Amino acid sequence: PAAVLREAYREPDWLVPEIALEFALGPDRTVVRATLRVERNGGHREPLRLDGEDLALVGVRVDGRPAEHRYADGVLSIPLGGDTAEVETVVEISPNSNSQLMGLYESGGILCTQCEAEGFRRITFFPDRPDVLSSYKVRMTADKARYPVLLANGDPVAAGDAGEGRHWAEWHDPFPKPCYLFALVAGDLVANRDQFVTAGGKTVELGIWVREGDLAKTEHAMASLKAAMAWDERVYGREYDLGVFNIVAVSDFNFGAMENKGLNIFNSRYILADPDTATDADYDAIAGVVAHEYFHNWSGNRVTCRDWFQLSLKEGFTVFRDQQFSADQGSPAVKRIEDVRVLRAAQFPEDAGPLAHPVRPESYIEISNFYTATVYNKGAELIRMIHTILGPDKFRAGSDLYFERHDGEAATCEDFVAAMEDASGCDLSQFRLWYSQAGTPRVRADLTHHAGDGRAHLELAQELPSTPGQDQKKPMPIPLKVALFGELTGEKYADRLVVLEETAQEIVFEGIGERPILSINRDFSAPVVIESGRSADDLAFLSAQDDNPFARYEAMQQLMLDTLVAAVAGGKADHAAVIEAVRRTLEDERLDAAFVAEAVLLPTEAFIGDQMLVVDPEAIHAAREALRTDLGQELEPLWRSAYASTAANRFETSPSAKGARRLRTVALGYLMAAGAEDAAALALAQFEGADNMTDRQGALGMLSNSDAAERDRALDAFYARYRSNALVLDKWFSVQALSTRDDTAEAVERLAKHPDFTLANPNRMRALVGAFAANQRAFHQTDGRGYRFLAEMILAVDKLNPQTAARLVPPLGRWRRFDEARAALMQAELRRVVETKGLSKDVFEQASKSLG
Ligand code: B3K
Ligand code: ZN
Repeated sequence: PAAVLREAYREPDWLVPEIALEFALGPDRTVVRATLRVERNGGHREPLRLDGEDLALVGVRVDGRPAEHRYADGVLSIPLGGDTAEVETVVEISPNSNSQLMGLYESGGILCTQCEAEGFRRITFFPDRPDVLSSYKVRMTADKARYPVLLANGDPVAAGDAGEGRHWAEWHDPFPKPCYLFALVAGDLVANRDQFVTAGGKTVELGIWVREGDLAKTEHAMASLKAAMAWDERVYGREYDLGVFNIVAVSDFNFGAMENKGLNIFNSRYILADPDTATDADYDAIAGVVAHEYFHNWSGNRVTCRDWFQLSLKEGFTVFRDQQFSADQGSPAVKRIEDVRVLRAAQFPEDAGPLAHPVRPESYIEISNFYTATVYNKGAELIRMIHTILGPDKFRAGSDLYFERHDGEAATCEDFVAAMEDASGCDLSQFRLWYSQAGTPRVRADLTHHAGDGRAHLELAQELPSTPGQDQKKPMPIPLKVALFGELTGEKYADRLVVLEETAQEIVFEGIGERPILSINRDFSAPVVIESGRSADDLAFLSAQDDNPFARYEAMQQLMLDTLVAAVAGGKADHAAVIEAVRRTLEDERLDAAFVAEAVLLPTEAFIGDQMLVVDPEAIHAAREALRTDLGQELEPLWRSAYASTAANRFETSPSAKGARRLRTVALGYLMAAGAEDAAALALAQFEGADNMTDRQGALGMLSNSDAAERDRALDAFYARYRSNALVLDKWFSVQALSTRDDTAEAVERLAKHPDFTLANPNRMRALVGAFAANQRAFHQTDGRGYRFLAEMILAVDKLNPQTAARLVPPLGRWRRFDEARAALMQAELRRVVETKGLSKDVFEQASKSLG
């Protein structure tokens, strides 16, 4: 398969200012009639070229007459004499045989669409590229009993009876949009209805559409939507622009949700929640995703992307916006900790491996493979750095200018940066390198102090590792929030933003009469790795005293990481400093429970592995468990009192109640690690007595790691209680796939044969197979059975759903980081995948690049 290059971008030959679509909907067969008003763009003589995939062509007419055309290799070519024409095509498609979940498909009896990035071509012939913007008129006809609700983008304009048990509805979307934002839904759905009055006084009709039995689980999503609408007005000055805003939840969906204009379609896991079935983390994720998709109405829809290389223009900016929103709704410090944890778990490894690519990629074979942590999460970090460098007011001026300048257009990342520059007067020319250079910068920071002249010298040096296709890198501007604390007095001597622009730079601080301790990259102001060589004492000091909560957390993490890496390397462990630091954190009454729970958690096995040249999963696991056991035993009374003091009364969703639940399960985990005699019984009691899913799943997770008799009892009870709820059953699969037990790989193989396991549902796939691949020790079992299992799953799923299959490939691509024996086994599986006949280009791209 051929690669598409960013440099090869050309304007479209033909524009389509208007399209009218008529759907005769049916599950086996849907007929789509599309009428396109086309206009020649520029002085060329090219035919009209329309993309199409898996379409049965019935007929083509131009200006009302049957027309000459050629359909080959996914392109319908129609020679046109004039500069404008009305082109009509009729095609047939089959929603219920569409297992890719791209285009028009069936999910649980509902007909729905997914078009981003290139799904619209599976519905009708069209120039399927984001820089062709059209206004849409849609008419749907369908069986009235089976599909009583018919929804599309924009506003409803008319509806009626079509006879023979069928009915019709028409929707018009006045805002020109690229076809990836097209959507329709037909189904037997009910709505949670509400209203939102915009700052400008317009009433918007809101609807969250679900299957009848799920209606009671839509309250949190609705509250989140209204909060997001108000927030975007307040913080970005962005008002909603249509009279209706609908959300539909479906069970089969390739990712989280989709921002179709006026008709968002969601994976039901990001809509449905009640205390009995959703954890606090699920509630937070729902609020974040509902807000994210809503925010796209401006950052993505009103201003869209010129081409798919600009994907981070909408995704990075919108992730940053949803992160800011969630931070404002709860605890900013805890939210920042969570966001950084995701970045480190998903994006840093990507940036350090064979699939590394810049935030604005240079080429792709299959664009679906580029909805990555780099484009989304590192993209959001780039926007955050601009925010930090400019400050909030100039940043807001920049975003206002960006929206004003490009409203109704398809823009580029360059347009965004230029608007930020023009509005602020700041020069961001060097900053643009962040968009084009892949890899995670490493910053070396050395602080020296001369007692004599009261000066401290901070020497900073940056290095950007080479990545596939990029050997030579230039230094980038790295905004680092830095503070200095006096070792003896605890006084804060400096607190400022340092922007490291050169390869190496020295910063001098004056008036420091005692040895200063360095606090750097506070708030994680730049997405880099800091190498500071700070001593255990200094890290312990910061973990107890830094006034920046993120820096405090970070110091503790670094202390834990240094301890664990030393233990893995030397086999000898000195746990004293960590135990002391954790003790002080647990005893600090000024800290809230949510923060404490984050701060006392050990880094994951995968993250410890990321620090090492050659990952030794067994040694890492052993070192981490040993530290957990020591922490559990040495601080047992504190864990017990944390556990007791957070004991639930009645369920509520306040931040403090959520924090208490978080700390409770963390404390339970340490009691289990300590081998406390009553720990399993405590866990079972928590499991059985819980009035909410957070406590229940928390306890189940702890039991799932253990050999206690209570384990099977809890797993069976959980299954029996929730077997008919797919979203909760996903948790049952995940909790077992994430188990730290020795027999996890075998258990996962067995679960893949469980009657409730299916390759057809992406949530279930991720719940079992995705979770297992993230379980470092189980997945990397030395006999290679984990690798074999994953390769088999990839190949099996690829036949149904290439996007979901391709997303399972990266864990095998980490082979360079493992010992020779494991690396050989992993490569062998990748080779087996690449050599399979009939492979999708999605999996081919990921697997061949992973082999390197
Ligand atoms: N824009 C969609 C993602 C589409 C993924 C296509 N493979 C959801 C989002 O980021 O908001
Ligand atoms: Zn998005």
